[in-house]
Amino acid sequence: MTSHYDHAQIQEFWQYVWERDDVYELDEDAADPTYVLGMFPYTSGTLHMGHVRNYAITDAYSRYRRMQGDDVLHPMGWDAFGLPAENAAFERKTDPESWTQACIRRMREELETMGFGYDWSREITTCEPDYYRWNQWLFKRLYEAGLVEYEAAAVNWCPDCETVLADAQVVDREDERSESSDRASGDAASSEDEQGASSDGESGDAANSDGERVCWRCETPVGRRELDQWFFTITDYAEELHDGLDELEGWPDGVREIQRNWIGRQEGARITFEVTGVGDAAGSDEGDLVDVFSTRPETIYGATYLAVSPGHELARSLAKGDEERTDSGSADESNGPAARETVAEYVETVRERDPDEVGFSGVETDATAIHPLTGEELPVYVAGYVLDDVGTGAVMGVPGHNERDHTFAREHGLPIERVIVPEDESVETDVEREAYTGEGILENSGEYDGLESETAGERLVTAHDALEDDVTYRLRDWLISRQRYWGTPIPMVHCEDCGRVPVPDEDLPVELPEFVRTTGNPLDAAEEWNRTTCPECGDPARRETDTMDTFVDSSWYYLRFLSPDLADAPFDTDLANEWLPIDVYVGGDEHAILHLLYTRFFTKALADLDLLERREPIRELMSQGTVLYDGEKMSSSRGNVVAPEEYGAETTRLFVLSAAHPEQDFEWTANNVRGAYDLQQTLYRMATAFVEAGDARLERREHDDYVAREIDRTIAAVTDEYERFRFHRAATEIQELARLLRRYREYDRPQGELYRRGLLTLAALIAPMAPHLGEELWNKLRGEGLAVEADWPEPDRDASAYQRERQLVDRTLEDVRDIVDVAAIDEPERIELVVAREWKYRAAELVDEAVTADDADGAGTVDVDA
Ligand code: ANZ
Ligand code: ZN
Repeated sequence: MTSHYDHAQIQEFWQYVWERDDVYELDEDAADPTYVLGMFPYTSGTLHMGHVRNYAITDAYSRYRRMQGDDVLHPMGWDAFGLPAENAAFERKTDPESWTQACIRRMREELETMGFGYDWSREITTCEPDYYRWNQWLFKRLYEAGLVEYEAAAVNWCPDCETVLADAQVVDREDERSESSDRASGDAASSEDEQGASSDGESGDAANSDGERVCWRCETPVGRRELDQWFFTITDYAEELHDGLDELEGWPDGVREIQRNWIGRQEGARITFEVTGVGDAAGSDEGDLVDVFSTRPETIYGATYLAVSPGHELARSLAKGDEERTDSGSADESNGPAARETVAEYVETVRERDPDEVGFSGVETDATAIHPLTGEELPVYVAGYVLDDVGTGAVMGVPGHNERDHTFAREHGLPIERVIVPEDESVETDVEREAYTGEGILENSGEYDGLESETAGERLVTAHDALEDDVTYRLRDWLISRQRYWGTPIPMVHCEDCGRVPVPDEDLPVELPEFVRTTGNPLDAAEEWNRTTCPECGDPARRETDTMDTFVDSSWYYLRFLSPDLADAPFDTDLANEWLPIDVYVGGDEHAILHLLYTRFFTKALADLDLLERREPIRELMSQGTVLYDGEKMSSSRGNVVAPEEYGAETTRLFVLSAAHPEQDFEWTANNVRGAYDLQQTLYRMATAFVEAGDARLERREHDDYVAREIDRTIAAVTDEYERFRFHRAATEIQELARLLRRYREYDRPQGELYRRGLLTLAALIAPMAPHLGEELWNKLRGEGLAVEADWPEPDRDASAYQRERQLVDRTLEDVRDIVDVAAIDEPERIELVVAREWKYRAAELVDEAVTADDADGAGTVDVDA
């Protein structure tokens, strides 16, 4: 009989048993199972160490909860739509469906090899019509609720391929082509934001670059283009999304802060300006009213111009075409022909360009704004730095106190006025040179002179009708349109007479047509699919060819896991009300913004549709840290990947859990992996030796009491660590107990119940992290039952007092160690050895002495020399 732990064989055997006994399948009648979820993987083709870490965490925790007696919902599925599949299909002459299904087969096998305990009966795949029909159904419900809009928005456009490009498909000429394929290989646990695939520019950085931006396929320089696209009006929920963060106590502060910043709540005032000279209201001398939003209303006396975004209604009126110009009678009042043309031209060019290139360009118009307090006439500009969808899309320009306005004013020769001076008079400010953006005392502000800026702001708002308290959010609406094939078709029809008409529910799903390799969007090329009839009037009509952002899929997948086969609704409302929220959600922090925000938005919208009671989906959130290799993130693009199977499932799992707290980064080192391997071998050998030694002898041993207490203490400590996801500390505790039991065996030669209990305790405690080993030990020592279904061990006595003593001992021993180390600096190894072998026993003695000597407060000082 061998006492070597044969990984491959043992893993395969227990995986077979688990599957045979359906141990991970959740009982449908469970009242309120603990819902443990890892962000489902994007189907990139292979599992990487980030996935393994992610899923090792949820697996260990769900196994722990199961042993604690909970019903556990621990499902798995596939985030299967998205650009990389389309790219792969294009490059490999296959189709996205086959490629994705092949990826899924491979990744599922890898997950199974790792021994993760999923309820596979609940597996979901977002690219299957069974799933995406509910994306369409939910789209329709949001549409009916007024949460869907159809509007023009700028996208990246390749003039040669005649297609829209996602940010990830736009390459910097300077960079290697490999960059785009790296992104496409998918390093995120879910969705595509790491690939920068959303073309809405929200995920941002992919578009920012210094080199020329070219198409990834044909290397033609990429332009901007305006297209009508679909949006979810997530901004309707800005306030709730923002305020709700305060109550998410189970979320890391970091993530909540990132979300807060993303939503960008800003307090300020809405200020109304009258604008004359727009000239479309012929004969009327009533000006137009333009609202601006400002966070600093107290600077209003420093406003020297008004600027609107190129998309602003006013810009549009000012750019109106020839016919209207000749029709409008009062030539001197309205925008003159020259200005009209410049505005029209400017608006056109700006809209085609990248926001980075627009900079502080702008054009003066013939319109005039009336300062609401001084009555002064201010010039009106159309300026690219004023953003369409921030605030009201218009600003009062205060160059003396706002940096952007300052730059703009300098570039366009506009006056700069100082209306605030720092309270500390020794601080020099020269607003001609640089805007002063701090607080201070007002000047050049009429009756408000001398007031402190915050007070002045409040008074101004109260005193004048033109100013009103207001809050805005930086959050934009969610652009869900993708002009690509591999996603959920948006269930709308365009009819010449009826306009945009939703596809009736009974015609869902609108299934994807067959994939064709083409330069543009394959859905445009699918002529037959494209031609349909209008659901309203029955005339010929065309299908919408945009597909949905894959973040839609991942915004509600957690609900589908509850009732994955339900045929008449996306999820079972009653069940959802019973089983939610997700108790623990684990994933990478690249999802700290979009995925989590969208999930929260969906949940709230579903609640308002009466499909759910809960308004927040996730109770506890954990962002796992990064696995590093030689100080860098382990990733295929850096070529420093350790494949999960290289060291065997169990060693890899145990290592990633024991290396650090889940939220901390850690370094992959062969040496430390070896440690995880050795621990398994040790435990296995101990159990084998015990079983082989035969009958129990029952006489008492010298250290029985100490060992018994240590077993209890370890149970209490490990339980506590599992409760807080501190698997690394649990592993250390387990290791220490193993070491103690080994010495106990060396000195006392025990062969009785206590030793057996110690070994069984180890088997149970390690089972959540190393389940195959757990089963093997359990089986050797008990001969029946499964560790995965075993009860979590209980201490025989209250171990908390003992835990306190032990902490005291540890501290003392650290001191002893220091003293010894210093004293015997030339013989560190020998001393180290002596201390290591003796310290547990010495510790027991020290505690006994200390506790007897100082019983009153329990934790007296220990005399090290005793
Ligand atoms: C006047 C003013 C005076 C402003 C001042 C600030 C300081 P930040 O700067 O990030 O705090 N703003 C409003 N709408 C805008 C739009 N659509 N596009 C570009 N900028 C816009 O953001 C708040 C400020 O951003 C607002 O307050 C406004 O400029 C500008 F001494 O108004 B402020
Ligand atoms: Zn019609």
